[in-house]
Amino acid sequence: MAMERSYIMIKPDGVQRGLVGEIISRFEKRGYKLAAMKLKQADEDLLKEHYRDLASKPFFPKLMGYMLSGPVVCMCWEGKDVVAQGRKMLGATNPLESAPGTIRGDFSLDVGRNICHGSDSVDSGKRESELWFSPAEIVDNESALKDWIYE
Ligand code: DAT
Ligand code: MG
Repeated sequence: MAMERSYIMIKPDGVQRGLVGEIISRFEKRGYKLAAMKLKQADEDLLKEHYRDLASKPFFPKLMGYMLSGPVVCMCWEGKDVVAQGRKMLGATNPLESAPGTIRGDFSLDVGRNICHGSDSVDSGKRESELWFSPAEIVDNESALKDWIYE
């Protein structure tokens, strides 16, 4: 199976609100495999690179302030269709448009406090994983549950 990766990040509000376990649990229970994880206080340079496509948006300064306001949990999840499925699990960018049952739809209300990030394409899953993690931090282990999750 081709290995697909998504960079999933719990934003400062998700960490402060005690939602780290809940969010990890949803990805674990779905069957995805954790390949990397750390708690990190991001800096401006890293966030500017991460959100480089949004630099000209009017909300960019507020987004930077939000993302710098506390530590984030950085994760790399692997598995079948994880990028698209991860986006569905997160819900819409604006929590008011997120379906109940999604992470944003269950736990948030404002777009500027939407709890979590998920890569929006397979290319950005790779780019963001490599931006936030060094090669040594991404662990290549085979899950013992593999044959119970994939046919
Ligand atoms: P997503 O995080 O769903 O991929 P995005 O990449 O377009 O959405 O934007 C990144 C973050 O920027 C988003 O999670 C919250 C913030 N943001 C996006 N659109 C916004 C808006 N119209 N007003 C305020 N913040 C916004
Ligand atoms: Mg995005």
